[in-house]
Parts: sequence; structure tokens; C-alpha cells
Amino acid sequence: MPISLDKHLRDSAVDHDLRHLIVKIAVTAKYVHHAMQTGDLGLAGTSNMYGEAQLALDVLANQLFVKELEDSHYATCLASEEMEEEHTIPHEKRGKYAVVFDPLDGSSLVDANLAIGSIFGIYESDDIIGLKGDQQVASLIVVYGPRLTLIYTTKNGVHECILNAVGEFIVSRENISLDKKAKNFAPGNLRAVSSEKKYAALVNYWMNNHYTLRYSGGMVPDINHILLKEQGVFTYPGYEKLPEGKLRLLYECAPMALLVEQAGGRATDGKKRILDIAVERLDQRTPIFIGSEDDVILAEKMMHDEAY
Ligand code: P6P
Repeated sequence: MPISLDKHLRDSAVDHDLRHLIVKIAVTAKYVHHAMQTGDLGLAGTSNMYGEAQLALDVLANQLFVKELEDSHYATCLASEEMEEEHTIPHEKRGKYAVVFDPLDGSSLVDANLAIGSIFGIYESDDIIGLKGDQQVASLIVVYGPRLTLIYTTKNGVHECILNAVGEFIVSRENISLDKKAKNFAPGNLRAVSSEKKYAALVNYWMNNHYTLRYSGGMVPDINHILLKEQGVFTYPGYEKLPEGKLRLLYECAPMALLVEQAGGRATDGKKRILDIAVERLDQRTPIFIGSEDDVILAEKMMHDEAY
């Protein structure tokens, strides 16, 4: 008998408000997916038949999540990669969870019809600055691919759900567990190999040892791939032009790190555990090495040990 996301959360004795918050995110993702599919939204710079400036999909996705999360009465504040400031929930609608999100990560891929996703981190907190990823009570990704799926953790394992024919998210995989060793590699920021010789050596190691390349340019499908294949290593290092790399700690790396650690993997900035890094700024970036534990450890050594 298929189990719905809501029942799976209830059976895991997840806090009532947190359960409803996660279900609300899943339902809103259906609206975002519909907007993506109906094509009644151009990307920024186009206009509809009334001559109104059309909303870029990522702006619309952000507006949908902000509205639904505010109306849920379960959030204290919101922070989004699409907004410069924290969004404080009006007092009469305030709950107990701070929700941080990238509403549509990799939206530039959507016009090439590649899979993209949404990323969420949830904290029981009144504010965000100063938090560490380890304080997340839940994180989840939504994958807008050939199927609409999500993978979530409430720190009680990592589980996948798929949207079924009647519009319900049904559990499709439970307790995802990563192998210590990877066979696939997802080398982000490859342009860095020209200046970062240690990164060039690491990429060569993967190629010379016949790892299989699996990199799409979207962090959500790439980490989703690692979780569902139960092995793999994803890297996005910094380099001379961007010492901290491109990916954001709060909206991308910390939620992904919780999912991967809960699945038995590892996630660091090359030296420090991602979940131990305090959030000092909403747009703070960090290098990231994430996935199968042994391969992340090897990547850390090859990037930072003098012996390599
Ligand atoms: P690059 C998408 O823009 C994103 O933020 C992540 O989803 C993805 O992993 C990364 O950037 C891709 O970066 O340098 O390969 O385009």
C-alpha cells in the first residue's frame, strides 16, 4: 500500500507544524512545476499578450513559496536566494520555523529543458544569521525532471517521494544510504583546473581511475543522482577569481550537506564540515566537496595535503 508523504512524516512522529510545513512546500512545488510546464511564463525580458512584463520563472517560484509559507502560519521568517533581505512573517501569521530556500536552483537550465530543482533548509529559530547547518531540523530538495520528485530528511533517514497520477507525493525510496566509495564524479567549476593544479590532479585521478562523469550544471539533479545511485562525489571548489566558490552556504550547501550526511556521506569545504560553518551573511559562499565518504576524504587530501 503506497504511503503518502504526510503519513510518512506522521509515522515518523515529526512535529505537527514541521510536518505541515514540509507538506506545504511539496504542494507549492506542484504549482511551480505547473508554471514551468504550461509555458505561460517567459523568462525575464519577455511580455505577455497584454504587454505586461512577464515574471521570470525563478521570480514566480520565489513569490509562490513566500506566499504559501507565510500563509501556512508555521514560519517565523524566510530567506531566499532571490531576496536580499530576510522576509519577516507578520506577527499574526508567525509560527516557529525559519525556512531558507533557493526557489529554483539552476533556472538558467530550464530553457534548455534540463532538470532543475528547489532547495529548502528548515530551522527552529526566530532568525537566521549565526545559525549552523547542523541546527537544521529538516532539509529537502524538489526535482523538476521527467518526474516530479522530492527527497527529504527530518534527521531520521533520507527518503524519496514521487508525485503520482492523482497529484499525491508517495514514498518511493526509504532510508537512502551512500556507499563509502564513489564510481561517479561531478566536477563543478572545471574552469578552475587552469589555475588550481591540485584540482587538475584530482580531476585527472577520477578520469585515470575510470570514474563515470555525471555533471548536469544543476546542483539539485546532481546531488539527487548521487543519493539515488547511492554513490558519487560532487565538488565545487573556489579558485583565484572566486576563492569561496560560487555555491551558497545557506541556500544550497547546508541543506545538501544534511541530506548527504543523513545518508551516510560526507560534506566539507575541503577542510571543515559544512554543517559546522556558522552563517555570517545570507549570501555567504563556500567551496564544497560532498558525497561518498572515502572519495570526499581523498578529495580533501588531494586539495590540501602537501603530500599530493
Ligand atoms: P557552473 C546553478 O547555477 C548552480 O548554482 C548550481 O545549481 C550548480 O551546481 C552550479 O551553479 C553550476 O555552476 O559553474 O557549472 O555553471
